[in-house]
Amino acid sequence: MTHRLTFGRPAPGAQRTPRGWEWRWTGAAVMGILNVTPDSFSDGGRHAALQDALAAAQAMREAGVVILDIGGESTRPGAAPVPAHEELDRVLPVIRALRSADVLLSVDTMKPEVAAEALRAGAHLINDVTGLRDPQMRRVCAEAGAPACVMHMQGDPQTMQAAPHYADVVAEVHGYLRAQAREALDAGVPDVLLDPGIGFGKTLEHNLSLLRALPDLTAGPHPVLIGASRKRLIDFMASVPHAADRDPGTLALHLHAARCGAAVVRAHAAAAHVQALRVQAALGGGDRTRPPGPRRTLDSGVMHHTDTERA
Ligand code: 9MG
Repeated sequence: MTHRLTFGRPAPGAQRTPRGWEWRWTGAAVMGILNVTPDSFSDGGRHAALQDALAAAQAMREAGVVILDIGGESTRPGAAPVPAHEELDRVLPVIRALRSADVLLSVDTMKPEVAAEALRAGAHLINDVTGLRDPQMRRVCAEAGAPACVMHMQGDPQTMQAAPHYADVVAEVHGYLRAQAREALDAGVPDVLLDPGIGFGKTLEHNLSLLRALPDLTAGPHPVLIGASRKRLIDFMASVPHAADRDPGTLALHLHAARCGAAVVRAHAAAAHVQALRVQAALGGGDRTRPPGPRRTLDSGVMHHTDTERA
């Protein structure tokens, strides 16, 4: 399956079209998680943390990751909010250091003021787990010509896992995503990715219902992002209490999502994802609508657009 994401200004790998700059890819692209929160990297101070983050980014780039998602505030259940200036102090040095790297820079933030500064510093898209509910966030993305990932979350990160409740989780989440996409596009945001928000105000049953209904969401007009990396549902399904041990389960879930048409998978173990998705694509399993073809069909988001070695 081929996907498209339109930018209002130039972005790495995007081609100029009458509608803007279009980034096209086949199969699922990997969005590598680059958290720059104090618990993510070395405790040797800001400089050491920046060097660690850049080394991690470089390793992901070399592995073929095409999008990096830079986050300066944790969205884990119960995580404490971080002031905007602190979040900016964490993400801006990373964006500035990577802006001329040939990779799409996404910024994971809920704050319009952080998004605005990040986009000015060279980021290309915004990953907003609050689904662009804030009209100011829509304005910021529209003015910067930046597409956004619109995610569904019931409640907020502090309370979302207390007692998630839906009458019909699939209808409510898909309806919400369609409505938020319309609001964003009407406000001038050039394009959106949609994300059902696995683990954000959902029980295991809610998550499973959404994952089973993924083909319905991916049949729609917008590319779909799935992020299940190291989340609790992997523990519920496979008894893996420690988050750091959940990469194999994550990978299985994300390969399933890719087969169901997901355009992007967001992962910690990004290099392993690139490798596994390439194998899946080579076997013809990344796209059920097309039989296994010659190797040139592998020029997907899974591998970088300039990677001609396997063409
Ligand atoms: C920041 N973040 C954590 N989990 C996520 C998910 O599932 N999707 C998106 N878009 N962002 C996430």
